[in-house]
Amino acid sequence: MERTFVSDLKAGEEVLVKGWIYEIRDLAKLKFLLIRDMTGIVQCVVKGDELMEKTKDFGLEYSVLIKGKVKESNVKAEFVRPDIELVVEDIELINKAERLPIQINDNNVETELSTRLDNRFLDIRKPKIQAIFNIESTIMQAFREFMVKENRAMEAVFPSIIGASSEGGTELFKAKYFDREVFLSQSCQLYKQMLACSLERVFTIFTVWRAEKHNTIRHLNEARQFDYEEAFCDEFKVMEVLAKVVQFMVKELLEKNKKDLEILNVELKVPETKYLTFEEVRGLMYKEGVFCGEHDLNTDAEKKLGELYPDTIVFVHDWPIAGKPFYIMPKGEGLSGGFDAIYKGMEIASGGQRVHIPEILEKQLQERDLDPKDFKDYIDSFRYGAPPHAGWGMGLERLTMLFLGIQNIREVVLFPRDRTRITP
Ligand code: AMO
Repeated sequence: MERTFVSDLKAGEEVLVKGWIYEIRDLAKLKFLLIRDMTGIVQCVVKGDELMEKTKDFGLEYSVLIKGKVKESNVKAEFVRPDIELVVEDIELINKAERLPIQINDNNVETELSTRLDNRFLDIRKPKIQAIFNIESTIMQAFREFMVKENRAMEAVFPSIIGASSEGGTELFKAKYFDREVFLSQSCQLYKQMLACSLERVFTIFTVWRAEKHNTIRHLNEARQFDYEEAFCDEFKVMEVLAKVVQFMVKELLEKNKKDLEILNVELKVPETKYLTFEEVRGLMYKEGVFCGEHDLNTDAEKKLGELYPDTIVFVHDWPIAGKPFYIMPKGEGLSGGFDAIYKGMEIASGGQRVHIPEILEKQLQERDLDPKDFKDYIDSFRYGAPPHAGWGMGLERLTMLFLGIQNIREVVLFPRDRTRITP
């Protein structure tokens, strides 16, 4: 007999179900087992001396196999299928569980985050936590689907070991590579640009490492970025692509993750867009009495933008060149083709028009005390008909936490890496 998932169970069917024991309700002559698989939880009714005897030592999170008949019902328990139950005809133990270090079946018990993360492999069995990662999975799929089907882009993969910094020298993790010193990648910036100058539209989901010392609720030392790069265009074209991809993600979530959004009590709206120059934002912040930052937006300014423009992706463009990396195109008058995207009060992405002219690149590297020799291959790649190009990087975890209104970024990472945590 083939296995049926909980979400597919229909009244009247004889089925085989596999899963974990989420909860046991023992009523002496009768027992209810709530069985959880990856699609949901079903109430199973155990009756009769033989089955009662067989299950008498079963504990929470044991994995089991159940044969039985589905019948209509009216079950009232959080996260459990309300419309049916499974009358057990036979049950087999697959594997036992040891005493649980965290409680899985009561979502109202507040276990400290660090304890939960120490036991993340169990923590993810909670319906509320599983919902977060179901949603993150859809976000990643939606990114790929949009890029391939709606935007004619190709997916690429890039090296994680690099020889020189792409995002500023202070945030690098050093590693030993035979007898050389190398770094873990801070971004795939240089590679995606080289690719776009030959293959036009490229995207990836890339892991980045940032040796930032501050332990905040919005920074990780290992994070994932959605990266996009397009040739023959400027920053405004790729801002439009970013807006469309985020809007597509939200539409997909509303369609595919209804149950997960309900479990998390999240109401999500397809975001609108707003375009402001950096100077306009400075003016706005002055009026609001918020200190903004001269070359960069500080967190207060980002928060204020979130308040002023709720459910909106605010593109702040014409950014001062002094606040952008060497690969961003200067525009004159101290401005650049760089931008940040702010959503729900936080930076979700930054990007811009790139420098595709070797002489300007060399100058900008020198101005930032970087040695053009360390970037020779990258600079040389623009000597063969490199077109104007632009792109962006958007944080997967930032986006997920903001979609879901989650405060601490660690909640949306399966196995977070921060300053103190490298296990599990
Ligand atoms: P940037 O460094 O701004 O730009 O990163 C882009 C986006 O990635 C996310 N992000 C992070 N999320 C959590 N923890 C971190 N430590 C972290 N660092 C970055 C943020 C951020 O907006 N190469 C450029 C992008 C480009 O121009 O294409 C870059 O990496 O959401």
